[in-house]
Amino acid sequence: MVERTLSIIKPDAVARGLIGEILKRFEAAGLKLVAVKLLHLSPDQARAFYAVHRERPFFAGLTEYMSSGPILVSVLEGEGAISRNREIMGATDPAKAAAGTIRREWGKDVEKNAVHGSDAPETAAWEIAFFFKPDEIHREGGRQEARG
Ligand code: DAT
Ligand code: MG
Repeated sequence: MVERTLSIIKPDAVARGLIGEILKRFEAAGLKLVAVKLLHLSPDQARAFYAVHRERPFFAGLTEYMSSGPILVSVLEGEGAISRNREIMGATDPAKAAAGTIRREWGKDVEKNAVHGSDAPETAAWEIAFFFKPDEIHREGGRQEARG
């Protein structure tokens, strides 16, 4: 099934100049970029995005880190995009991630693990809507008419 998933290239990976390398992995895996934004989240926005983890001991550190610098947020589309993206990202802890995965290659530790990816259809829909309006996402055959 063709799916959409939300991807984030996290602050440390953006700061280290890895946007191009990581986007290349998505495209090589057959995932198409259908929306992209470079953003610097406020601490409140980071807390809202990660609200599902608010009771976890790492919540404060995670949201501080995620608001520490620019991130690249994108919507990836493709066959089984949610699990395909999780596969090429690798396990949450880069030390446990399989060889050749993005986190194994570029993650620093379990917090600064280079990328985020949605984990299920419901979370993907919620996370995509958190960052993008429907008309900011490319649709096959859809073209923005000139305005004004
Ligand atoms: P994932 O990002 O693989 O979906 P998750 O949803 O369990 O993992 O956690 C979200 C993020 O929170 C994760 O990318 C990094 C951070 N995190 C998770 N476990 C952590 C821990 N034990 N210590 C510090 N940060 C952690
Ligand atoms: Mg998660």
